[in-house]
Amino acid sequence: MARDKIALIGSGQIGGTLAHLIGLKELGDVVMFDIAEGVPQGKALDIAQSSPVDGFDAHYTGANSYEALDNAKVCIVTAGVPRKPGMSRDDLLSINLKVMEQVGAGIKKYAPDAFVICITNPLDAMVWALQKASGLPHRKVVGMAGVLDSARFRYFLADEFNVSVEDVTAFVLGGHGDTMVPLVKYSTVAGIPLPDLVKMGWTSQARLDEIVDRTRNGGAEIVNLLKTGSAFYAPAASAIAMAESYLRDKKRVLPSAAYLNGEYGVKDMYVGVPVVIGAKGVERVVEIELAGKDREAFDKSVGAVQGLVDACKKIAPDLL
Ligand code: A3D
Repeated sequence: MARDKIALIGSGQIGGTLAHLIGLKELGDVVMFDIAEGVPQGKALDIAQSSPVDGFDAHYTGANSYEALDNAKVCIVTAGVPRKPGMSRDDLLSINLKVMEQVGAGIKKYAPDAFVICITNPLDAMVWALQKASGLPHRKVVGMAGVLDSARFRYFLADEFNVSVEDVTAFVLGGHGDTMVPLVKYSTVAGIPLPDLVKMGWTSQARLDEIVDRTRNGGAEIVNLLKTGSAFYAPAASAIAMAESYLRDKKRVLPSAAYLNGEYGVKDMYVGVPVVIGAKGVERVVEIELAGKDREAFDKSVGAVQGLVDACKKIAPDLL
């Protein structure tokens, strides 16, 4: 059986890490695309040269032309400009919107059957724009943010409790950004919800609040440390989990920026919710009941995403 072709649109920090992980996991052959000449070619060659050492078989190419996307089964989009210190994700909007228009047109022409994972920020608005620009079915275009946000939450919790990250599950809803909604009562250690762990004396409510806060600002914490860019190892690992669930029809339940058409009371918007990802793309949106403070926080987050989408509509009315 021929190997699947995975196209990475954007070959910067995340793109390079994605390419390496795809090889290590033997998920398929890799095409790295970028507007920067030589960068995708150089990274592709470098990673290919690591394959004999690590013992994986994958074909790597680098390209500056969209033709290279031809027949890709998965496209992962990181093209654009990352956040610099002091810059909010929203500042990126107008630059990256133009990039999404170009990328969407390229995918439409050369890889219309692909499963597309968008990572470019501001995520929820960019994945919305990318779907519009590509015209692909909504179930085939998703955004990566929730897997990363919940991974951060899981890591902080595992560290707090001194238990394995494998036994910590976390539930995060809403847009990617400061308004994201980590749902404490659906987050567990080996099935024990966090509020019960507070009662059991494993941690205090105040510590838990601090961890939730740190999770919300997880991206900014790394931007401030790196100074020259944003996180890339964990974002790449998160997108790979989504791609793998699609390629291997694993039907994992993963928090993703998914198109909502009435679910959670939201229409024509991409917002972070748990979804089942399998061979058909987004096969199901998991809709839980939200009430009280959780509903309020979710609505606030949706409002923030709506603001970004409205700004996109103003900048590029012909996208609609
Ligand atoms: P970076 O290393 O700058 O890579 C971006 C690449 O895109 C560069 O190689 C550029 O040359 C390339 N590029 C720019 N314009 C185009 C274009 N028109 N067509 C093709 N390629 C182009 O950034 P990065 O890899 O660190 O981050 C990529 C994106 O992911 C940024 O928008 C980040 O803000 C975003 N990001 C999102 C998350 C989420 O959780 C959603 C986390 C981390 C980063």
